[in-house]
Amino acid sequence: MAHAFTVITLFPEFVEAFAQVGLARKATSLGLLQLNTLNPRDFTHDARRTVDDVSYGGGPGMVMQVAPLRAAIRQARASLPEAHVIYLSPQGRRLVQADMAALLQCPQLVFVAGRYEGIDERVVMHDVDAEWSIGDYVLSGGELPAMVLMDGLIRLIPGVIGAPESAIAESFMDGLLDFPHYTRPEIIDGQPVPPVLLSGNHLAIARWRLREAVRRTLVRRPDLLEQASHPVEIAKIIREITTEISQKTDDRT
Ligand code: 4FL
Repeated sequence: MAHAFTVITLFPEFVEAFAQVGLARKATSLGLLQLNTLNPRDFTHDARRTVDDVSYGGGPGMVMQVAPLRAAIRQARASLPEAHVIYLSPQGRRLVQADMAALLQCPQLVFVAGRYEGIDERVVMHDVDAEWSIGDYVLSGGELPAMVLMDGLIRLIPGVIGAPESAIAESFMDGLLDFPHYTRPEIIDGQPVPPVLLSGNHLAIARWRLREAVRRTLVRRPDLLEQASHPVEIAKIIREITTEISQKTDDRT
């Protein structure tokens, strides 16, 4: 079943550029995704096509008005009756990889990208289904966060990326950082490729990659390992590498 994304944005050309490159282009060309934009400015009625106004309570910065945004969301919902409407903002829930797979279960998604100081809270409360953040930083608008989220989703749509040779080996790596990658030449500036990768021994290669993924995760992002429970195979590698690392530390003390 095809996926449909609509982005509500004051800068549709920004999002349309994204739709024309890489996997987004591939997904739309293959008919696996329909990607559209709606501009709240096209839902205004005054000569100036106003979409923003001053903030109640005062202070600098403008707020996106209810009416044009609500009319745009209403049209998006009319075209995509099953849509889940997502507002991107730093106040939203922090997005992680597992959320992407869950969000993709809904084939119709609408992304609301705010500009200025944000959107009127009554739109957040009454017109939006969920509020997501891509990280704890403030950008100049929600377009890049919407594109970050769409990019993460598009590569999960079946048929967009070629299926991995071993889905089982791949699934073991879930929740781990990636292993190191190498390509030709075999030696460059005296730096060789790890010999196991040239061995042709696919089982040895799979084991080495899993071990290196666990090693990197332990060193760089131990918080990722503390989270979920791990299959016994991974738990064993974690214990082995933890011991290996603590022994190295002991050697230096
Ligand atoms: C949205 C930042 C989601 C991080 C400004 C407007 C933002 C954002 N995640 N910054 N929207």
